[in-house]
Amino acid sequence: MSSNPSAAVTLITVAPTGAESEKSTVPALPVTLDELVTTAKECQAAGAAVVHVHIRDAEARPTLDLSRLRDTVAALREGTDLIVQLSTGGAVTDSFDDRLAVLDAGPDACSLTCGTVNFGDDVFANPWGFIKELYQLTKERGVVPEFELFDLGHIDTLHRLLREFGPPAGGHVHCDLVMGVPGGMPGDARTLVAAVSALPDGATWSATGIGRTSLPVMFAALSAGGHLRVGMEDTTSYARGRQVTGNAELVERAAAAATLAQRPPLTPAEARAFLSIP
Ligand code: KMH
Ligand code: ZN
Repeated sequence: MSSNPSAAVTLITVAPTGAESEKSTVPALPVTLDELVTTAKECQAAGAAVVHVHIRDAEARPTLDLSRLRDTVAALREGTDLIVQLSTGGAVTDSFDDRLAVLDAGPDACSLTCGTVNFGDDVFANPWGFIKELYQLTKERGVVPEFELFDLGHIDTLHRLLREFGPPAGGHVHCDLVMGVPGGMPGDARTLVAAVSALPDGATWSATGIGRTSLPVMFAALSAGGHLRVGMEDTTSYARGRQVTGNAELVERAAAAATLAQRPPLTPAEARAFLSIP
């Protein structure tokens, strides 16, 4: 088993926006560059070390517009110390070419999903040909990938990727279990343990639970030695009947739980060393 139950610290990633929620129904969702940088600063102060970024256009629709992505990377670097991880998943409607071009924005890190998954009524497409092209591009550009695993079969593809193309930029494998997506693996403790047991030796991992699986997955991850991803990409309700007021309160809750578990949050500088990001 590749988990590290004795990890003394916790990496907290915030995923503040995502591509699925609408500003009109979730007013606290950060969709402008100012809103994103403001929430990122608050989340860093609350204990986040990585920001997983999706951006929106002037109408608050998901976009992979390259000049906006470049401005976003620059603004986050200017305003925070956070590791900037751009999403290469985008929205389910984004083309493979646009998703590959995300690396042209020069982030520190990027997400790399290891397989196709049903995504509610949609399909989040990640065929092998796309995965290996994106992986090779991350290596060429020195962008550190985080392997997004929505289902157990994705772990098999991760092993294949490492076997055929070698270790990622930086040499360290860090995964993120994205649990509870309708169509993906369920967000519960026994599935988390099964997934963690199958990870490559030496890999570290975070976990996030979508919607109401957010808290069970957070506590299961902490107890199994994993790290945490939280944010409004993954859940827009803080408790039953109570909407999230901002990403910072999700990070604050994760940091409090991690501290209670005697595994306080890593600073961004510590997280860079942990993830082998220059
Ligand atoms: N928005 C989802 C379709 C990622 O960021 O890499 C894909 C996603 C994964 O959020
Ligand atoms: Zn994402």
